[in-house]
Amino acid sequence: MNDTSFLNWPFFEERHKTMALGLDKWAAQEIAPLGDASEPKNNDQLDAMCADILAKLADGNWLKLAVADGNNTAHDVRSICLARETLAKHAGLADFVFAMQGLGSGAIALFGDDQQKQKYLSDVRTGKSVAAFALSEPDAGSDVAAISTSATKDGDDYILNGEKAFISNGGIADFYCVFARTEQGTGAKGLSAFIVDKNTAGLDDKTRIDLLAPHPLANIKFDNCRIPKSALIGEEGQGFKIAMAVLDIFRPSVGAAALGFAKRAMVETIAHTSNREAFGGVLADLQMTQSTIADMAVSIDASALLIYRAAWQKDSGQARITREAAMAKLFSTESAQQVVDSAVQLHGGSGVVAGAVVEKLYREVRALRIYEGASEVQKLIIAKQLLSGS
Ligand code: COS
Repeated sequence: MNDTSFLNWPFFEERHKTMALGLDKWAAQEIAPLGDASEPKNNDQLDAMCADILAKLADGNWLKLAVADGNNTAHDVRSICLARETLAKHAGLADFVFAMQGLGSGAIALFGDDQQKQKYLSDVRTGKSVAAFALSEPDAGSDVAAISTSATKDGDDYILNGEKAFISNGGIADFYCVFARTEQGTGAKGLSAFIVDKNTAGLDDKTRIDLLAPHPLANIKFDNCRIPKSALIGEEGQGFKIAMAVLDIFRPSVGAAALGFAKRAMVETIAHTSNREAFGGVLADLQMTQSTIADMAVSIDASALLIYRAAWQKDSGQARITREAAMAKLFSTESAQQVVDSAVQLHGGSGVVAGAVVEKLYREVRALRIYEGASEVQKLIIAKQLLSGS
């Protein structure tokens, strides 16, 4: 973390500053080598790396920042965002492992009953259990109300049938938070949320998908998958609102991860342009370089302001931060893509060499404009909120 002056912004309390500086120091020792390591060659290697990172994060006691304890202690969104920004600067995979524990358990922390909280949250907080959020489907990614995976009541159980697509932690999760339709033909109102344990008969999470920047991802099938009524999170029909409430918390943190990538790109760019000789001086002497660096810096600070504004509003007790979260995610992921692209450009040929830091960042930042609601969806949300006077 080079410029830490943002930690003095009024959004933060002293504990945030202490945490962010402590995590940065810890991550420089424990996590940074993973960012420098060559990428996994297959899913076994990838899964082993994720398990290793999870163990380290648990050992450092950092996972508790992503996973609320369920004892009426809310997620601290500023801490989640600061942690993601910091981890993303050191290694994208570490940010991923951290964030997914929170996203995958968010519905239980926010809406679960005492038994569910006791059974799942402490294991996720201590890295003993891996969580996943299973919302998207082959025909329902942006349009959540179109989910067709069904949960049909059968005595005291539900029977799940259907398919989920692009599920992060798919294949390695110990449980999935699954959104399924309990009432046909009722759009958003007919969805419910369930906890489905990995070993449930009829659950198939073996179809893995390889990504531009590797992280565990799979398609999941439910074939007459029987789960007890006790697996229902909240009430029947609350699924859509549960999913949206979880996303409201985690969308600013996607922006924060993008911010971490952008800040790392800036660090690399300043180092490179200050040393790379050109036209009788160094690249950084050239006004066109300075113009690009200035644009990168403005994007970075504007992103940070939107992210920590949204996080601070949630932590200050605002019930919904839907518009602010969407703005933070939209602006930060789009501008981070631009910042990283500029970094690659200023690195010239060395920026596109496989394994170069900025080349990795270029691949890592791309998915963030898509997952947890694509940029186009964030625009819809922002406009809808404004037009409805929210
Ligand atoms: N928190 C609580 N309630 C919410 C909410 C939120 N953030 N957002 C919407 N709701 C409520 C609405 O208030 C509405 O309630 P009422 O019917 O009681 O008025 C209900 O949920 C339906 O909302 P809306 O009419 O906005 O639903 P739409 O089907 O139009 O939603 C979007 C459209 C695009 C906003 C939604 O489907 C979405 O966010 N899609 C992206 C999903 C996503 O992130 N996918 C990636 C998968 S996770 S990697």
